Amino acid sequence: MKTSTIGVTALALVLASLGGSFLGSAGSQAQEASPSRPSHIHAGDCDELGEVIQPLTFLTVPGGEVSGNADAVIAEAAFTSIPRSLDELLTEDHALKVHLSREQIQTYLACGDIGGTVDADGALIVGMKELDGSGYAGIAYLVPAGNGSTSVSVMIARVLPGGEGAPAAGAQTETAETPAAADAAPELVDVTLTNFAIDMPTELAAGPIRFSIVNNGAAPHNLVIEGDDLRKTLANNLQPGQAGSLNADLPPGTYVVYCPVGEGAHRANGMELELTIT
Ligand SMILES: [Cu+2]
Repeated sequence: MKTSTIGVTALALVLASLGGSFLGSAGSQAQEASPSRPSHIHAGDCDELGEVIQPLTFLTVPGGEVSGNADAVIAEAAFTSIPRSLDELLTEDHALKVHLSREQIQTYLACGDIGGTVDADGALIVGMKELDGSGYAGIAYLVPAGNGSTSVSVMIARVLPGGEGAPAAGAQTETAETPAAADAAPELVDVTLTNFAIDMPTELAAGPIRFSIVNNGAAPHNLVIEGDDLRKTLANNLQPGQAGSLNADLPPGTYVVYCPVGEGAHRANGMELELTIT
C-alpha cells in the first residue's frame, strides 16, 4: 500500500517533470527561434515602401510558462501607442511592415497596407500579407486612443507553407532547401545614390528583385525604373542619409534607371543608367 503510493507519486513526478521539460523546451525553442522583430509604419505601400514615419515596438513571443495545447501556433505581437491619428495614416498611403530581426532588417516577414473600412468605434483592422516567402501572415489593429494618438496592435504568426525567411532554428535546414521558398525570396541589389550618380549593377537576372537604396548624397534623391509597360519609384524622395527599398519583378528587357528629382536636372547631371534584365 505504502509502496504503491510511493510508486504512483514517483510516476506522477516523472510525468510532471517530463511534461515540464517538454513544455520548457518548447518555450525556449520558441524564444530562440524568434528574435524580436523590428516593425515600422512607412509612407507608401507594401510594394513601394517609402520612408519610416513611425517606428513601432519590436514584436516578441510572450515569455513565461507554456500552457494549453502544445501544438498551438506561436504568435508574436507588439502593442504601441503612437502620437498620430488614424485619419493621418489614412489620408495618404501608409504600410505597416515587420522585419526579420535588427541584424537582418532587410529581410521582411509581413506587410499590411493601411486601409479599409473603419468600424463603429473608429478602429481599423488590416491583414498583413507574407513577404519573402517568410511563412508569416498577420493582423494589425489600429484603434483611436484620444488626443490624436492611436493604439497599434501588430500580431503575426507563421501559418503559411514554406518559411524561407523564418529563423526557426530547428526547422531551418528543412525549410531552407525548399525550392519554392528559395524562388520566392527576391534578389537583394544594393543601390547607392550620390550627387550625381547611381551606383548599381547594370545587368541583372529576371525575377523578383529588392533594390535596397541608400542616399549617400547631399541632396534628396529618388529612383525610377522605367520599362515599356512599367514604372517603379519610391513613394517619397530619400533625404541625405536615408534608405529605402523598391520591389520589382522585372521581365527581361532594357530599362532606364534615373533620379527624377530636380525636374530632370539630377538625371541630366549623371543620375541615369541603362539596366538590362536577362
Ligand atoms: Cu537625385
